[in-house]
Amino acid sequence: MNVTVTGAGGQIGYSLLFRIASGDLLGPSTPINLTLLEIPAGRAAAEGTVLELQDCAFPLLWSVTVTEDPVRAFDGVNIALLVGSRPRAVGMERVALLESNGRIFGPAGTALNAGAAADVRVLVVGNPVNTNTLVASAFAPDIPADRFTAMTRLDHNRGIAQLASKLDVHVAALDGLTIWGNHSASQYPDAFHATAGGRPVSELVGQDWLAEEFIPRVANRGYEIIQARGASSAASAASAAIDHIYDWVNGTGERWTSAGVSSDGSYGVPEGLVCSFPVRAVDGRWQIVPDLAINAFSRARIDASVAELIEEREAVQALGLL
Ligand code: NAX
Repeated sequence: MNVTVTGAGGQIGYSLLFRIASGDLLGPSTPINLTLLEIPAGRAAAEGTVLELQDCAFPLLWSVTVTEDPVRAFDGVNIALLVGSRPRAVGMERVALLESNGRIFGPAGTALNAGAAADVRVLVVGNPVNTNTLVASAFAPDIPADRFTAMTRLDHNRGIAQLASKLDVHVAALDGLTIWGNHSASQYPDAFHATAGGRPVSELVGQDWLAEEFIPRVANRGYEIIQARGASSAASAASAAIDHIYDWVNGTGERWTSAGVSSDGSYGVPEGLVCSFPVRAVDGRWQIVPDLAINAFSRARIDASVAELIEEREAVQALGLL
């Protein structure tokens, strides 16, 4: 399988590449050709990481290539992990951030359209992740929109960990959590359908704890990590990317997870918006979990996050990126 990682010289890349090469992404019997796309500023770091990848002597790693050319990077790619993006500088307007990332994710979409394998799966990690995904997909008209996904699995995993800790249960006992909306502070971690060992979480923890502690804790966890570590989440983000692709390829069974996917209009989310939903992976495709009852508390929070996604879409439309 041909796996391409953009922003490979960055801190998420440094955690991600070794997990991919060791077989965590595609299983222990799938050999991998790895291609690392960087810009000149990140190239040396990526090349240094290649030396370490060689020193691991991973049996599954057949080749590693570093390039600054998106067309070369995405030629024949089966799995594309779009991590590299322009970070938000202090005082930078949101529209400026969307514009500079449009200049990255537009050309990435064009290059994917030109050369990706027919079965390509794209996971966007670089922020603002939902709208970057929308832009990349718009520049790749020959690739079905359902092949472009945005990572909200880290938020999902954070939510599972918080519930497991609160209830003193194993993480595997939890199911039915959903991250709705944007991967931003407006996201809505929804535990109203979650169960712990089959018992409804909302009855076990109470709505006050969910509203006052759980939701803000999960939504602001990225900030908490920066405060504690002096740098943004990296290994946990890489781990979530591995989980997302692994589940996409291998299926989730009856359990569900969260991912940013192109809306089909479900739950009142405008069609085509890249929004985080409850999803199952079935036969290699993400399916939005249908027919969940949405209470008034949840409706208001989903609508607020979707409104932010609509604003972002309008901003990139105004910039001529869609
Ligand atoms: P770093 O700044 O450490 O690394 C980014 C790398 O991308 C750099 O090496 C840079 O040279 C490279 N890059 C920039 N423009 C590029 C381009 N056009 N083509 C290829 N490479 C390019 O950031 P890191 O901590 O690794 O985070 C990467 C992205 O993930 C950021 O946008 C970050 O906000 C986002 N995150 C997303 C998360 C999610 O849950 N979706 C969580 C973690 C993280 O915050």
